[in-house]
Order: sequence, then C-alpha cells, then structure tokens
Amino acid sequence: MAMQGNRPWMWCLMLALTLAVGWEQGGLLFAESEQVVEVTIKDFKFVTRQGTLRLGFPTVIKVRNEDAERHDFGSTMFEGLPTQVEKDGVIVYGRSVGGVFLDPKRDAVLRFDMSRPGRHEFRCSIHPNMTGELLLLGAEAV
Ligand SMILES: [Cu+2]
Repeated sequence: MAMQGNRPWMWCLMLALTLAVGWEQGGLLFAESEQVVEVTIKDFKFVTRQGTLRLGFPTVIKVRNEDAERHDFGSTMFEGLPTQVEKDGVIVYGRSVGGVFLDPKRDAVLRFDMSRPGRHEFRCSIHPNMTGELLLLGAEAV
C-alpha cells in the first residue's frame, strides 16, 4: 500500500480518527447507496451472501472468519481501484490491495467502487482450495 509523506503512520492515524468521528453519520448517509456483500469463512469454506451488485456503486465486503485458523480473503478484483480496508479498528487506503488476512474469529471490511463486470474470484492464499466468487452485473442489465 502506498502512503504519502515521510510520516505515513501519522497520516494514517489522522485519517483513522477522522473516519471514526464521522462514522455514525457516514454510516447513515451511505446506508442506502452502499451494496453489501457478506462473506463468512467457516470450516475452510467461503459462504457468500450478496444481492445484485451493480457497477460504479460503493461496495462493501464484510468478511468474518469463524474458524480457529488464520485465513486470507484475497482477490484481484481490487486491482487498480482505491480500496479502503478496515481491520482491528484501523482503516487504511490502498490502490493495489490484494486482500486481507484474518486471524481466528476476526473480521474486516473492504470498501471500493465496483468497476468491472463479471465474475470476481477470491481465494485464501494459505489454503489454495478455498475459493469463492462474486457476480457483478453491468448497469444495463439491471
Ligand atoms: Cu484459509
């Protein structure tokens, strides 16, 4: 993840604080326009709950690891897209986010704007047989 300035931690901390303060209002404001995908990791499998996902809309992927094992939610779907990752109370931004690692019983939230239609695969790099996918419709299909 690329950070600007010579004190990236400072920038990151300020951003995290700003977002934390504005969280309640922001959550309400964006509640209607965000499309949410819930991914639960359980028994070494991805269980995905998604509604119809449309292009160009703010998308939120909530990942929860229910296993007692560390897992990874990795995907190329974020490639080149500004992506916000919220994990363990810390929020970071990146443009080449490859995914997020989740310790047992932890969760993470990824936010970005879907911009490519089709099937988007995700997998766990620790357990390569763990895969899942999201289906994204073009705006014209809705
Ligand atoms: Cu795994």
